[in-house]
Amino acid sequence: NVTIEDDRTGLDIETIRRAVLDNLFYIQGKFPAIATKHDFYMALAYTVRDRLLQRWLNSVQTNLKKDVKSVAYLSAEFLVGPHLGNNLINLDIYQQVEQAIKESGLNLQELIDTEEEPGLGNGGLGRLAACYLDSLSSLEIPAIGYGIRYEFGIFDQHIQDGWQVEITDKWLQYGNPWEIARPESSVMVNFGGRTEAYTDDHGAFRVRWIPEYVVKGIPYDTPILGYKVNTANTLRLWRSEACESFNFERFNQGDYYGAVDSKVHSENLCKVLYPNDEPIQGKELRLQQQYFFVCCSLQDMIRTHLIENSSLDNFDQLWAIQLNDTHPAVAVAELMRLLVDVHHYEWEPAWQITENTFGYTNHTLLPEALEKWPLSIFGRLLPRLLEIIYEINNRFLERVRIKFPDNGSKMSSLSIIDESDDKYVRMANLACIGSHRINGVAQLHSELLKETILHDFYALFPEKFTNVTNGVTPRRWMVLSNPRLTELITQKIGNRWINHLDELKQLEQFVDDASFRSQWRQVKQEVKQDLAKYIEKKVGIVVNPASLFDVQVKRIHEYKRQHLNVLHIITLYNRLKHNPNLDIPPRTFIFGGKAAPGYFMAKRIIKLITSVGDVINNDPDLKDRLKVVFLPDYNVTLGQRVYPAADLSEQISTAGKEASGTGNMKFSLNGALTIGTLDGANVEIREEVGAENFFLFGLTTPQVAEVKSHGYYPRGHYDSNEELRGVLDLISCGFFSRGNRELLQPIVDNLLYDDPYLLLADYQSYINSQEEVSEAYKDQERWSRMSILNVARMGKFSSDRSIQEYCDNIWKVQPVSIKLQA
Ligand code: 26R
Repeated sequence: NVTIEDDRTGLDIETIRRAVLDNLFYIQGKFPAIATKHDFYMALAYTVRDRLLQRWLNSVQTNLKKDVKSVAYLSAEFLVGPHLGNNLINLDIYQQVEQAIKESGLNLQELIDTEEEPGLGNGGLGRLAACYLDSLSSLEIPAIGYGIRYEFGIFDQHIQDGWQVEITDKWLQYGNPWEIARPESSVMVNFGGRTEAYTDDHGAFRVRWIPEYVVKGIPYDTPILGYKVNTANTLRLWRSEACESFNFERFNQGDYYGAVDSKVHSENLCKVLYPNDEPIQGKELRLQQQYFFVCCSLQDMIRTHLIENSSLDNFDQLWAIQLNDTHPAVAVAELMRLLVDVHHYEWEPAWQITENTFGYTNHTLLPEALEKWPLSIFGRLLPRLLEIIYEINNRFLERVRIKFPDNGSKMSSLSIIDESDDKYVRMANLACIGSHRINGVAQLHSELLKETILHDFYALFPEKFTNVTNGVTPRRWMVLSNPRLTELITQKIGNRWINHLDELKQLEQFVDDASFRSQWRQVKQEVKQDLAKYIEKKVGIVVNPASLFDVQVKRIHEYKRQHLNVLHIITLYNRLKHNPNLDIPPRTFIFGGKAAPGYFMAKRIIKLITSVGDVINNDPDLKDRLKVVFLPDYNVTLGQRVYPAADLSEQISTAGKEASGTGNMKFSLNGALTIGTLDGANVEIREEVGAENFFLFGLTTPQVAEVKSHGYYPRGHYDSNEELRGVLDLISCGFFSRGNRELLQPIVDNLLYDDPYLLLADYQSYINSQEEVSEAYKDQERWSRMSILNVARMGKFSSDRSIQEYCDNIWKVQPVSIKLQA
């Protein structure tokens, strides 16, 4: 006999089976006989959510009551990926559920595959935020993620005639069982209008903001359960709505459409994620999004804080707020506004609280990616915040003047206001001034920050600067995505490594065990067969699972140099055409990634890859020795299929350009070897796995600077390198574009006459390194050793380690264990 409570919390197979049928009937309104796969997915999702709720509510309750510090992670993006499988892992009920679903005549994997992933991010930065939420919960740190509930996430990518086509991502269309709306916690957000000085009842001088319009923010909460712990933190995403559904004045005047207008306007605010990984100058809606979620989140923290505290004096002792890049940096000014205008703090104590509370993580060195807002737009949309920013800036520059007297160039580079030609608000400057810690995301990146874009801030406050190298969660990126390798590893060393990744070290003792190496290869082989099937189904290309799977998946960007990879492919093609007896292992080149819709060169690079693929894949002379696959719609779900199947990981950005990379870690963790430059976290990966287990090539960061300083002449490489010339000429003559010489010429011209990312300078070194890869792959025993050692030495790159560093050095927060009570 099963009680109602058991049905919602019980973990044995029979209870779970019964609960799924119950939810199918009472939530989806279906009998099994007429239910679709999606109905069953929903029923199972609700069954799993039921089992999360007690942990979740207990966690929220405990954090509210206890006077312990919480982390608020502010991010415009959270690329969490599908929830179902991950929750099964973290609840530790995967096996029971698999069995229960089987007994209902269904297949768990198929239901897991039915979930539409929430694509609320562009790439690295959004996915990092998601890994960090997983680790925060797994380490039992009280935390909340704040962001935007975009109605349309990152676009779906279709490939038509070899080109990228963008389709809107309607991730919410069939409902989202993982979120709970909390309309009772809605908050109001001001926009536009003007400010007004007044004297309050006590004779104090104050400012109030009289907005032009007000938008309502409604929170939607998703539980983020830790691995085998009771801690379930919250991801709180804000949706915007009009404050009043109708503008009654206009409605009464008979202007029905005009009245609905403001509703439409407010709801547009969080409609869509900007799909760029570089700022598009002056998109007002983007600034509205940023202020909207920041304002909602800070009000929410303050409301929560005042439940158990009588004032905000200790706000900085109970909250650590992390700014995920500059997208939420307006929070520095907004917290000042809330403290000074609303809670009537004096400036200085308010500033102490603010600076103690914030930390700022920088994710890019590309100068064109630094956010700045035209003063005119900023002032019109957020008049009070601009005043506050001026006040912050004036007081700050006063301190600078004392430290560096008569140094006008320092003053102008440090100022929040850029006065170079037009006036701008520089968000990185605001973030640096308002935070007590500033960090980069890999050792090299953190050093370069101090030397380049944040040099003057470093000179001013060196004590603020630190590094936290990125990490990835082994739960999603190994246990969930690679069950076969998880099983093999666990057989050998137990399962403690799943939340103590350093324990993978123990695998080193098996590297000389031939039967273990053969099992290792067997696992990789089976995973590659799965991917081969997927490739055939998706794009109709038959690939050889025994070939070397050479993979580059990431956003398409010139600095990431997918086209350098293509130059290598064409080089091999030419070699094989001229010498069919050449002894090189067969390779399958797999690409995936989205291009920003307005990024001309990135879209051409996709066309280059697909065009080269069309020719090579169908050339009978090659006898299937080379295949080129572009997998459409690269996202978290597809990443989970691809990383485990890779033999070779392409991390080939121009040195100094990739802040860290996190895909590099996912590949290595799954036993792929890396070919890479000394860029981002590649440097540290190579340090950990050993130079002999890493294929290094290319100029170093100082060498890149050196080459550029002497007037780089890419054409020289074309003139002097015959093989490179053959490759570029083959593209130019229309060989890959059915005789059309215009199609791919922009790429060739860019390389010959500009080549800002030094592909031609690194070409030969890359080709040489690829030859070493081929040699190593021919010796499968050697390759297996290298692969095992890569995995064994990945301990450092767990996001658990990264989060522990943030906790110790930046946030000063402690774990709280959650006791379960009803
Ligand atoms: C301004 C806005 C349109 C925007 C700019 C840039 C939106 C998104 C981005 C993407 C950037 C900040 C990003 O994703 N950076 C990546 O962060 C990863 C996590 O730290 C790094 O691993 C990766 O190297 C870096 O490119």
